[in-house]
Amino acid sequence: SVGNTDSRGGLIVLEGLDRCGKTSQSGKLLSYLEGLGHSAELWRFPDRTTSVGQMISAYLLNQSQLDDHTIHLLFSANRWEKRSMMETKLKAGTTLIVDRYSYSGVAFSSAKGVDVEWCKAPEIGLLAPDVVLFLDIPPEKAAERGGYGGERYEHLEFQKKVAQCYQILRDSSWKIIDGCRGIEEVEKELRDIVVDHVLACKKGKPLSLLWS
Ligand code: Z5A
Repeated sequence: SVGNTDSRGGLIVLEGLDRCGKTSQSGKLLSYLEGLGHSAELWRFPDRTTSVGQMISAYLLNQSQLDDHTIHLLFSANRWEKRSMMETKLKAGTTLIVDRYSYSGVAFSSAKGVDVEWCKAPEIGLLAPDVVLFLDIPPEKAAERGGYGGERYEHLEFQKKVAQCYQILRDSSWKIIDGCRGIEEVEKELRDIVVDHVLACKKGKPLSLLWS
């Protein structure tokens, strides 16, 4: 575990395919937690505001070409450059709701054929989430939602491969949420899970590290 974690915030990660509803739900969870009087922030990966993030963004927009391993390491570096701020915020009692994290890193790169263990290696030592909320939705159903954009991975065939890679990564600690239901119904299920984890962290649950 990582140092003194009395009364810390929770590290809440949302994962899933493109269009599964992560971004919509993250915003709703933030308002809900704040309404209950918790200190909370919304984070997302990739964080496109940093210089590494700008390289990632150019790649996703097909404005640059990069070797699959190179872009994988940039996504990982983008988490490492935020790691110390993440730890500081959590220890100060702020809950972080994070839209995509290391699991996206491994799922999307391994869907391109990069070895899973190789993909996990640079993530080792990042902070481990207190809970992973996986918004489960068939790729075909996701594709029907508010049009795919023109970004690199936004194609049905590739999303099907990503779905298989997420299946391999899942473990029993993940909360698998049926993301096919209406936005309000999904939100209702997420609220209780998140509050339970936030309270456990407040009571002193220690921070831990990936990859375990
Ligand atoms: N990537 C990677 O390769 N390696 C990494 O390490 C990381 C990421 C971190 C960019 O991510 C790409 O980077 C991403 C993975 C890869 N590529 N893909 N695919 P991003 O975060 O910038 O983009 P995204 O997460 O894929 O997309 P998104 O736009 O943020 O989608 P979303 O958050 O899942 O969905 P949403 O915006 O909440 O909702 C999408 C639409 O559906 C919208 O019109 C909503 O109103 C609607 N919606 C949402 N929920 C519902 C329900 N319940 N019913 C009906 N309609 C709904």
